[in-house]
Amino acid sequence: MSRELEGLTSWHADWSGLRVVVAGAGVTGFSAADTLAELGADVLLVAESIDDVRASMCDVIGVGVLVATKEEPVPAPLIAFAPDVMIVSPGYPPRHPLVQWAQSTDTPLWGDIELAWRVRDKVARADWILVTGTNGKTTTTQLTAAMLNESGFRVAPCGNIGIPVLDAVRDPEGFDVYIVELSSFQLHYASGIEPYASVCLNIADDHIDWHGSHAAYEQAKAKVYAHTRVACVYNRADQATLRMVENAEVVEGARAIGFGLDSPGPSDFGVVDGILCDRAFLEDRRDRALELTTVEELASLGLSAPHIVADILAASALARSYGATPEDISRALSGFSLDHHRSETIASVNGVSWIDDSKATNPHAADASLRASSSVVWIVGGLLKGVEIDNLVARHLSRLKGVVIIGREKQALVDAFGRHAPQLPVRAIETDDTSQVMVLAVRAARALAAPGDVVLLAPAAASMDQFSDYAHRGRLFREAVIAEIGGEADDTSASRRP
Ligand code: UMA
Repeated sequence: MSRELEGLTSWHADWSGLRVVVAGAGVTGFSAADTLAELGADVLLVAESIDDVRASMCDVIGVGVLVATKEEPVPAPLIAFAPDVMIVSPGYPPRHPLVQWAQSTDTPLWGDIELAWRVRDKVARADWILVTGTNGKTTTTQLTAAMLNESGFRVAPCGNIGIPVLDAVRDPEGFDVYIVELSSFQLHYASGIEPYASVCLNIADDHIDWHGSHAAYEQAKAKVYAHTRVACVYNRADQATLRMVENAEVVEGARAIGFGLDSPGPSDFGVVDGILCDRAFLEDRRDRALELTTVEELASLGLSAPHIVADILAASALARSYGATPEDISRALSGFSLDHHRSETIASVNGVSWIDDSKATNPHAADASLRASSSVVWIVGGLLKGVEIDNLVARHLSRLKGVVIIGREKQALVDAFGRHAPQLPVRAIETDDTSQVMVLAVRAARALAAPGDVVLLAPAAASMDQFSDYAHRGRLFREAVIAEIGGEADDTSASRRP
């Protein structure tokens, strides 16, 4: 007889003896298992692999561990355990046998986000501000957090940014507000959240292999706006985000706030004559706008690339909805710098700039990156995740001087360049030795580049076929650039493109 779950909406509810399977032994799975063990639940962690440190920590906190194999993805002891609920890590796609088993046995499925929402009152009931989108999530999350920090709030950026929300919930000091970066995977498994404000920054093809279709991906992203209480922030340049807001069940009185690089209407954020303005959070917004900062000021901070300005406007909308002043926003921006591997200039050597945008893990991000330069040797490729690449290739032909293809899925790219630009020099890196991929790619790119060119690593693809993640890919690129051409560098200090 399975347990009643409806009453489990507080840290202080009776969780003891609840039988929970936690699927996944990464940061999410461990934070969920640790939380549930603390709450007195009976926890079984299952994963295809678990590292020794986490396995012995599970032993210490009394969490059982099961290793599932490809042959037996739903191990017999898990079935015998008969869980009341399963918490699934975001890496598990809906077609995974474990997820299918839960559905076929009517075992409720929660993500860690839903669990965190239920136990959010451990210390203090912080407000939640949600950030999703195909690109710009982490930058916007960090910007919003920095702005609200300047306003004196205790702020926790968390979620897909790398810190499980459950870790923020269990912080002994508590927070006023969480800025929760959510991936489409997390949104797929989340329900019941009532955010203070929310944004979907943009939407383009990504993670189609996980979701099964673009429609399913978009449906997951749209969940970000459900039950929003105060502000649904959307992108005026991306009608799909407005449609999501229009179709969302929000709390009565919640406002739709648009952001974009053009002139803002009332209830919008935008840019007029190089000035970033708020026309949403002021009384006389029909006639006036508040100045937040200028594009010139942002250029001096290396933050004026159009996609970054858009992120700044979205973050400003979220922060203003929560009470940040224009002065708080301007102060936050002057102390802000982008994370590594986001359009980061590694070196400028003999007139050639070497730029690491390893974070461009899908065509939409690579598109924004390519637009910033007029003459490019493009290092591209990796795991394409079922996403179509042809349009991106066709759109940027005029700025390409040459192409270096990395990654295991080379054929789709070789074919696309063959179709659209048979004359363009294209070099494919054939090694599978991770330590050599970037060394060979940098050598090939150097042979193609001339003064005035940019060599741009913007792979438009995930990295896990050859690297552990995008940061590893970017680090090896940086090391290869410095090793191969470092001696001649005019300036090897890292900086960001304007
Ligand atoms: N596992 C399986 N089988 C599967 C999938 C996973 O056994 O089919 C197990 C693995 O063996 C491993 C564990 O699950 O033990 C890993 O779980 P996970 O893949 O869900 O990863 P976590 O370590 O829990 O990290 C996740 C997010 N990862 C993914 O969504 C893939 C992290 O986002 C996030 O920071 C973290 O939760 C905290 O919220 C990373 C990411 O790449 C940065 N996100 C994608 C993106 O941004 O594009 C969505």
